[in-house]
Parts: sequence; C-alpha cells; structure tokens
Amino acid sequence: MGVAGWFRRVVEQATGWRIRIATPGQAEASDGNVVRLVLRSGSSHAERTGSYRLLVADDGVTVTAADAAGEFNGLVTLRQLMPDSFWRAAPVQPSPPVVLPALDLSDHPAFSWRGVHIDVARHFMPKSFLLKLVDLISMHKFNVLHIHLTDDQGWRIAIDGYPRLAAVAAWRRESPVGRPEEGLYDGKPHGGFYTADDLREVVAYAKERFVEVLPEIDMPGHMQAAIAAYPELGNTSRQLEVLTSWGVSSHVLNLEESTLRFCTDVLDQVATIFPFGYVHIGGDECPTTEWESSERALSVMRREALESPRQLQSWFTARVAAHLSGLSRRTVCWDEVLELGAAPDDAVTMSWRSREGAISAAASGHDAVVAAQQWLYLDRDNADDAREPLGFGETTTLEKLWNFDPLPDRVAPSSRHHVLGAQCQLWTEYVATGEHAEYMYFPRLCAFSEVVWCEPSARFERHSFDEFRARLRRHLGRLDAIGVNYRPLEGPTPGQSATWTKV
Ligand code: TNX
Repeated sequence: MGVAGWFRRVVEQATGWRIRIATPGQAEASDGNVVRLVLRSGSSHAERTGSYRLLVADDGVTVTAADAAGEFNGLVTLRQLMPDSFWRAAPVQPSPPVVLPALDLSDHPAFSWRGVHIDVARHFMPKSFLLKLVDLISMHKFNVLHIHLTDDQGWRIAIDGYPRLAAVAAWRRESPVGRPEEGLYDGKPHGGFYTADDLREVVAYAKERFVEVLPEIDMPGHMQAAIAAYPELGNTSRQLEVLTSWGVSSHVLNLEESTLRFCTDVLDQVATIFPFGYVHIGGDECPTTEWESSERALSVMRREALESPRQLQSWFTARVAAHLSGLSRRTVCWDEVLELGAAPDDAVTMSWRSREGAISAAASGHDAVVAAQQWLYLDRDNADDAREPLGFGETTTLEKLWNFDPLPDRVAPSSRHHVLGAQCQLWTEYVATGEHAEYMYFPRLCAFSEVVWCEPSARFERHSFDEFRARLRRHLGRLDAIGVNYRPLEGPTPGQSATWTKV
C-alpha cells in the first residue's frame, strides 16, 4: 500500500478512525475530509529527492511530490499539524477534533545524506529499539540509519559459515563500570546478535519510512571480537577474548589471503541483507604495531612494494573496496582512510575527526559526509552538569548543535556538491540501554534535523536558537506521545538517571 497505507495505519492506530484508501477516479469525500497524494513524476525540475508541497484548503489536503519519499515527508509534516495524540500508538478517548490551518507550503531538504548512527557493538540494542529509532529518525526527516555492527567489544551480525561469530564474538565476559581507568567491572556477561532475518526486518521497516540502512563492518582494526572467535584472523598465536575494556585494541587483522576471504565472505552476506548502494568498512584507528613485528605482514609489504606498515592498511582497503565495487556497492570509510590515499575514487569519506576531512575530501573530488566529533558525537555530555550520566566528557549542547554549519564558506562552490550531508553518531561505551540512548539522541537530534534539512543561510538568517527552542517545546509533546525518554530542556530529572546507573 506504500505511503498511503503507512499513513492510514498510523492515523488509525492513534485515533481509532477508519480510513478508506481510494484510487484516482474513485469518488472523494465531499466534506473536504480527504488527503490527496499526487505524484508529479516526470516533472522537469531537478528537485532533491524527498521534496514536497503541502496544500491545506477547504476541499482537503493535497501532498504533491516528485517521488514517494517526498509524499512521505509531506505526510510527516501533515501529522505535525495534527494534535500530539496523533503520534500515539493507541487512541485517547474522546479523540480530539482536528482543525488544520490553511496553508501552502513548499519544502525541500538542503542535503541528500541526513544520517543517524548507532553503535550496537559496544552495547547490544534489541531489534525493537532499532525499529523505534527508525520511526524517530524518519519523523525528523532523516534518511540514513548507520548501524555500527562490529567492534573489539562485540560482533552483532550472524554470518553463515562462521558460527563462532554469533556463538563467541557476540559475547563478552564483563563490561567496565564507570571509566576504564577506574578498573571496575560489573562481572556480568553482555552480548547479543541479529540474525539475517532480524536485519532484513529492520531494513524493510526502514524502507517503508524512506530510511536507507548503512551497515558497517569495521576493518582491519576494531576486530578483536572476530579474532577471539577465529584466532587465525589475528597476528598472534595467543588466544584473545572479546575485549572487555573501552579504547582502541592493538589486535588487528592479519593480511593473509584467507583473512581477506573472511572479509569478502562477510561483505557478500552483508550485501544480500542490506540493499543500500553503500557499505561502510570502518578503517578508523588501526594501530600497525602487530604488523611491524609480524614476519608475515612484512612479507606482504615487500611483495606489494609498500613503503611502510601503514601502507598495508591502504593495500588492504583497496582490495576490499574493489570487492565491494564488484557487488555494486560504494565504499564508505572513516577519514583516516582518505589520508592514507587508499580510498577509491567513488568512496565516500565520513569525516569524524574534524570538519576538515570533509572539506579536503570534497576539494580532492571525493564525496564526503560530515560526522565531526566536535559537534556531531552524541556520546558527549549534554551539559557541564554533575547530574548528567557518565559521558565522554566534552560538552555538546543543544545550542552548539543547532548552530552547526556542515558547509562552511571554505568549501569552494565548485566542490560543494561533494558534501553529501552530515550525520550524528552515538557510540555506546557508556550507553547500555535504549532509554539511555534516547536521552542522548533527544532533543539534540531535533536540532540536527534542522541542520541537515534547512539551507544554512535560511536557518541563520530567518531563525535563531531561541526561536528554535520555543518551537522545540511544542515538539516535545509529540515525543511524549511516542514515549521517548528525551532529556528535558531544564536537565535530567532525578528518576530519569536511575534508568542508566549501573549497579
Ligand atoms: C572514536 S569515531 C571511535 C569510536 C569510539 C568513539 C568514542 C571512530 C571512527 N572511532 O570507536 O567509540 O571515538 O567517542
């Protein structure tokens, strides 16, 4: 039923009404109680995907768009014009009357990549949370969900032919309590993984809401969990365990052909689950210490005429990226890879260390997504306030995020199109539950949705943070109706922090 079916479902759920879907030519309600979806396919203008026009008039509501994503976004806006109870999963009695303001609104996104990332490797998050996250991000008109599926502390995707990934790599013995330097551990096993069917369900749910799912398999570093399951992937003969502390592991993949085969086998299966045209292969924080003292790694270096162990990562990445090209997927990688000069021409750089990575990627003709930690890492504290849950320490306030400009003037007009958009990251070393994740995401993602949807010039000229904050107060009613554990604008309430305190 597509977009109309989705809208009927959410409205029926929230109101208990019965809604009829009519096809063109069938009689319309004569009282104006009608929502028309008009696809203007083949229109000549080059509007960005997801653009729409919303017209509310006496004879009903009309959403006009050039694609289904635009129809969906128009209906999301329409739902915002309804009472907050329209965001509930069950009706309130009696259902409030709906009176819409007359309006004619044309709306389009500033950026085509409007991303939200979740790290399910450091803490496993149940599938139900991923589905809720899809709902929340689509409601804010984001269109990419990046799932960080593997890391030193856990591997979260079952892979046929490698049963020990689910049986061993998905579980760790215990987790740190507080900061790792405190040396305290909870003594409780932690883990979990998704089957291919679980992930297909997430992908299908996301597709219905016009969200693409970007899978990440981080390599050749951040691989200790896989090496614990299959020691032959590593550089030492020592049996490792799935890492129980936070930080960067020095245990990385070796560079044997059999290890490359493991990587490509995994990516082959990833490509069958995730239809998105992009696959993320990480590439961040890969120490070369083990390669420097590995005769096998050094012999690959000599064989391939590489100048330094660092270049081994470039060689490895180029091999994996070529495999992805064969699967018709573009490679996405963290910005270290661009610096190594290893990224293929069509790779997308995610610049996490600073905004500069995206600026230089764009200048050198590469597509880039801005993920700069200084603004877009939501594992950072919301405020410099002792009541905040344990975070990464630095502070990213709502105001700082709202004021972020993904495309500063330093990006030359001729290369601006290479900056596809921006993305917020939630790393979950300190975030063990969905409730805590919601607290870190919201309402900061509300501010970020304006960063990627609105043209920066319009946002700064016509709006201000104070005015945004006033609109946000209204918007929080919708998050209440959905049941989101957002951070109140005044700061955490005492009961709230109990949900993430580890004992
Ligand atoms: C850096 S961002 C990392 C993550 C950590 C994060 C903590 C990136 C590509 N690597 O592994 O979780 O910092 O903020």
